[in-house]
Amino acid sequence: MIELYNFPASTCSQKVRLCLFEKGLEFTDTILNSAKGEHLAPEYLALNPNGVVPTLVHDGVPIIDSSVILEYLDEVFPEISMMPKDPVGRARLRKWLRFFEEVPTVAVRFPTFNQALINNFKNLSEEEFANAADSRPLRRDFYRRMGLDGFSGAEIEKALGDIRLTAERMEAALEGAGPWIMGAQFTLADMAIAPSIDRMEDLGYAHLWHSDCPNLVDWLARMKQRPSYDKTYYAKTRISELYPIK
Ligand SMILES: N[C@@H](CCC(=O)N[C@@H](CS)C(=O)NCC(=O)O)C(=O)O
Repeated sequence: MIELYNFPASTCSQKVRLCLFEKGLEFTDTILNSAKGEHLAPEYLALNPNGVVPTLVHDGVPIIDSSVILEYLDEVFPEISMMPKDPVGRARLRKWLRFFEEVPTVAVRFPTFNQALINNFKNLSEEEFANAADSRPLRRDFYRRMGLDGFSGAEIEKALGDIRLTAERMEAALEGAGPWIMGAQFTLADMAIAPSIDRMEDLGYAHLWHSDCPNLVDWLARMKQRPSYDKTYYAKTRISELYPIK
């Protein structure tokens, strides 16, 4: 029995939903309400002390961290394998996963919060906002830096630069190869990055790659054609459907 605790519009949750649908696995979709702080409630922190989504609970055992969950699912349900078989291929896949976690996954948060999620906090006093920040085990500093005024132009520029770097790396990998990031095999790397690229497109930043990364444009179009994509992006899972995007 598989249960996924997640937010509809969270990119890390979308990674895992893509993988579950790709593998054709049945799961209980437990949607937490972020506005109500359900991911910070003691019952959830007992599963995931980081106070973030997603968490996968498999036969009663919680597995946390979206890239860890992807590898776990591939190990436990290897029938449709999404990792290379050889150690070098697996190392290359993990290199992509670590890069995606360290660079684009972090970067997308900055425009996401400035253009949309900050609105969830606009009615709070400074003190209430500080308490909201402090209640987040892993995100206290991020929220405090954002404050009620949002991230600075310089922080947004840095984030956009990191997305551009990601686009260039993906373009180089896909150039003369593909159709997927690691070549012929559709892997966890494709699922790990698709939600970040989709998010940036949704926020109005496709221009970062659209004019000179044709292989990335084609890759995203191919991703969207996979049956798992529409299942993952059901109604109101994109930020633009939930917030007016400036
Ligand atoms: N390393 C974690 C990061 C998960 C994460 O940051 N999740 C965000 C949503 S995409 C979250 O739960 N944020 C909670 C908050 O901002 O309070 C993973 O990959 O699962």
